[in-house]
Amino acid sequence: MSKRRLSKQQRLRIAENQQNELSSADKDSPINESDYNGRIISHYGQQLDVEVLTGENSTATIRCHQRANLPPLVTGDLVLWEQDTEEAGVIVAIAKRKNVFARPDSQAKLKPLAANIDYVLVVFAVVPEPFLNLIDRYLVAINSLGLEPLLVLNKVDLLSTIPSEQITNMLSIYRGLGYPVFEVSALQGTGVAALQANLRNKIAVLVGQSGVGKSSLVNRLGYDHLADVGDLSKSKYKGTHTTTTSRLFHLQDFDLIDSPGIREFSLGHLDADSVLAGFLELRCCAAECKFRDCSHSSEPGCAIQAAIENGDVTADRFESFQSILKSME
Ligand SMILES: Nc1nc2c(ncn2[C@@H]2O[C@H](COP(=O)(O)OP(=O)(O)O)[C@@H](O)[C@H]2O)c(=O)[nH]1
Ligand SMILES: [Mg+2]
Ligand SMILES: [Zn+2]
Repeated sequence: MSKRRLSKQQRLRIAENQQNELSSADKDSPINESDYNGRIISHYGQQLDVEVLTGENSTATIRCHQRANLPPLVTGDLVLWEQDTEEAGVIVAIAKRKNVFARPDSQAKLKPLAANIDYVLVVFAVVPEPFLNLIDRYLVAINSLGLEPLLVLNKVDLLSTIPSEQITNMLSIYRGLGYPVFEVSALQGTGVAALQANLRNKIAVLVGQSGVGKSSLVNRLGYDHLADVGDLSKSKYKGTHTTTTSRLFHLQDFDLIDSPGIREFSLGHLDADSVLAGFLELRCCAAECKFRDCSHSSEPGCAIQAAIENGDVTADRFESFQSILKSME
């Protein structure tokens, strides 16, 4: 690979960009993608895999480290890098992020998982048993980050082997709320074409519990063995943690970012209003309650209770909402 050095002009522009980033004065100005020559594909501790976006080695991957003044980088970040040693590069700047999917760590601090994405695919499965509340937590987080969700039920080939009433009910709740819902089998390929058609020219991150088949979906959509698949049978239906870091895969005409599974999804970084905002059918109702500080339990004139009674709000979703609020107390 030829030595790559940045011109003085490029350096000045970088410094300026980083300054803007910090002051966030030009928040709405678009990212000029051509100012950047790499995209983060994955990371391993201090090392990052960067896809080369320009020049004769375009599409190759180069192992890089990053300058200490940069924030932690994530998969999907656009960066400016230069050759450091024969084998490795150094990242000297990061583009302003269009958006980021993040989850709170144990200290309720947001930890970014992927940047610059179009969709979050919330993957759940027939097995392990899906829970409305976990999906709702994802939906609240996705809403608070200004991102768009697609719901994907995987392993529909197993539907005939279990009582599926609860799953059918869940799907109809989310469809009723207007969320796009896909029913697929990564194993057999059922329903995969419809999902694929919706992903054309997009970058999507897959999230969801370990063992639901995120990595299997990447492989199915990529017609190849790309991502590591865990052996569910060895871990009593809990799934194994074979995917340990987010990784971006280029598929036919879209990109997928596979992410490690997480068992719980805390919303400790949000306040009650942000949780409410993530429940589409509750947030409009709540404004109509007679009392502004209505707890929506037994007060007179509660619009949410009225909506549950007339069937506009399902009891399942309301319970889920309350359980999230309770977990945040
Ligand atoms: N029956 C069935 N099993 C699947 C399907 N998709 C994935 N699996 C299995 O579920 C297990 C977990 O899959 P994996 O892709 O590693 O899940 P991840 O942890 O979400 O990435 C593996 O044993 C897969 O073979 C499916 O559509 N049907
Ligand atoms: Mg995986
Ligand atoms: Zn109320």
